[in-house]
Amino acid sequence: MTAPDDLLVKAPAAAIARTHCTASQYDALYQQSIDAPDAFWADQATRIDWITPPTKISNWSYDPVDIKWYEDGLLNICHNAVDRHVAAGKGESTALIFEPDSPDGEVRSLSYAELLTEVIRMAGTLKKMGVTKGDRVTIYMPMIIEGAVAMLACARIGAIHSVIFGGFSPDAIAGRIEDCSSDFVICADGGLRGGKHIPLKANVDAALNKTPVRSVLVIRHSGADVTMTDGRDHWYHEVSQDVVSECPCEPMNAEDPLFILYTSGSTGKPKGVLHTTGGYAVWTAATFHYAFDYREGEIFWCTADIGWVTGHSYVIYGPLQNGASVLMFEGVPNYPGHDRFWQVVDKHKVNIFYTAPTAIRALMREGDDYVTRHDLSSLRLLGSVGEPINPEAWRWYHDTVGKGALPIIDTWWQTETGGVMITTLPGAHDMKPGSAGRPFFGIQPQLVDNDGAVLTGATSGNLCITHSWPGQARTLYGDHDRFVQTYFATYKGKYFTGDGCRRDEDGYYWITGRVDDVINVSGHRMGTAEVESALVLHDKVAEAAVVGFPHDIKGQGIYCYVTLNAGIEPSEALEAELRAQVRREIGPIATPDHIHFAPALPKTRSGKIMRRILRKIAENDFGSLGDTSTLADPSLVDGLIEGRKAR
Ligand code: 6R9
Repeated sequence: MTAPDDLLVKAPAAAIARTHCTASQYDALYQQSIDAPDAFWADQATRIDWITPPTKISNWSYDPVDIKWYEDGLLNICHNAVDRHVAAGKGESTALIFEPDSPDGEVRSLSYAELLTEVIRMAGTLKKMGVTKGDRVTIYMPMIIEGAVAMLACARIGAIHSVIFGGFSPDAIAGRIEDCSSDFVICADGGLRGGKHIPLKANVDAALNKTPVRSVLVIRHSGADVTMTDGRDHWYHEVSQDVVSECPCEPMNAEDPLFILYTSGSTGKPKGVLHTTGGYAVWTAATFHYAFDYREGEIFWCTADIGWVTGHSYVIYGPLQNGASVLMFEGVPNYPGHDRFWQVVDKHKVNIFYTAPTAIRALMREGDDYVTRHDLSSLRLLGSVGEPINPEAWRWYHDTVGKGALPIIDTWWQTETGGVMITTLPGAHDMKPGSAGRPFFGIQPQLVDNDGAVLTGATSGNLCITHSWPGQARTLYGDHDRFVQTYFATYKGKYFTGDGCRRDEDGYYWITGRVDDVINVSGHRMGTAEVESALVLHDKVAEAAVVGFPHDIKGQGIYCYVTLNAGIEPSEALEAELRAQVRREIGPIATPDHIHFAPALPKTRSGKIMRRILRKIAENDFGSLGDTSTLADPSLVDGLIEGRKAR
């Protein structure tokens, strides 16, 4: 077999010629960041404005777990993302460009000065509603400018935002509002995705039937009819009328919370990952600068929704702190046609394009013509994030979209890491299709075996990080124990990512996917336990086991084994009910691909479900089931295999 490492793609000459960071500069800076991390991160902290510059740089421990960066510094990230560019005379340059769902819809564009006015208006409105520093504000918005404004307005007044992806269901919203006892919600009347209306306000209403809040601020966007509850719900365009035109940035300690973002774990309910202000600000500013090699005036487009961490760090905080011009797109890649992305690139002359492998695969399937009919000559850098990109999709992205001339950065990172951790830097590094590449400054990856023994050289193992970095999550909101248990208990003294990984001879990292019970569906993390809990809520279901299986477009699909209560027969109607149940509990992104009714699930004699076997069967890999003799009833397996083959 040819080692994939042999397929080296040289950094393009144009990227080398303009880069902020050459190969030798990377080597030197990386070494400094490891040898003298505090000096390195003190220097990086000067990328942003501080009200009081920090004198203490890092103060952290992974056992016990207590992480602080820049702890005596005072700053405001909204000032860094907006005000300071206006103060520096860049008020006229473009901050945000909004491209709507429909190509016929109205494009909106805001300069930094206009963005400042909007943020002040929203911040003032929030204050008027009674929001104060430290309050949790839930944001449930489409990809519109007001989504960005809402996040920045919270940051401005020191409120902690908790953005919930617009595809989540009322039950999921209620759970997240409850978990952080949030009293305020900002939402739009509705959103548009691929011509379909998303009833955002109606979803919020349904959630609030379970979990009341004090106030809801509603932004008019889709024009949908909505119900307004007296005393609780306020139209933004009405209540913002008479707010004062000044609203200074709240001085925040570097370790004051900035946001909570819920993400799926391998067990139980979603985790409220908490990021604080100073470290996250420096980390997103620095990673954006280096990884995207951003230059003033360039148009940057990250297709991620603000409901995910990629949207937080690389639609909002990273690019805006760098004074970039950011495109926000409300729509989807394939509406009204499979060339929508490329049409938008051409229309807005996008220079840097950052998307997910699932979108690349879906568009690749439709053929090259959709790409080649558009002028993509404005592009100079392509990025990928969210899951491993298979070399075939990488090649297509490189050859067809990038015409073989553009660097691709495959950025590995997580909600918990705040920003990019492993990537090649454009112009500094050659690329290997399918490999994320090299650690970012300050990142010390380590591979360990299942017993925690450190593996050196070219090898495969569980990916840990040994030294803290500024953008690291500090805790899970309200549950520090779970934070410790989830990330620092498996391998004591190290941060465990939950990912498997290979390191090659050149020190390039190849992420192989999750090693825990988390699956990655279209770049979205999903805990199999969450889907299982949604299924067993149905009164006809006795037990459920959910596993991932390879899916051509989505990366992984959701395969559910379900056993029914005594006397209940499987039926198509029940299958449809269960699908609807999961959509209702979690949201459409969790819709099962397969529901496999089984008389029983394979268990060990001690009663543990043998997921390894269920995974293999779902993967159609019947030859390597391994030892089934420890099963309480080994004969079950044949029936499950027959059931799989019948699909
Ligand atoms: C940013 C983001 C994190 C998980 C992570 C890993 C997978 C993300 C990847 C990648 C391979 C990449 N992942 N980027 N795997 N190559 N370039 O996606 O955060 O939603 O928290 O997901 O996604 O498995 O552990 P998040």
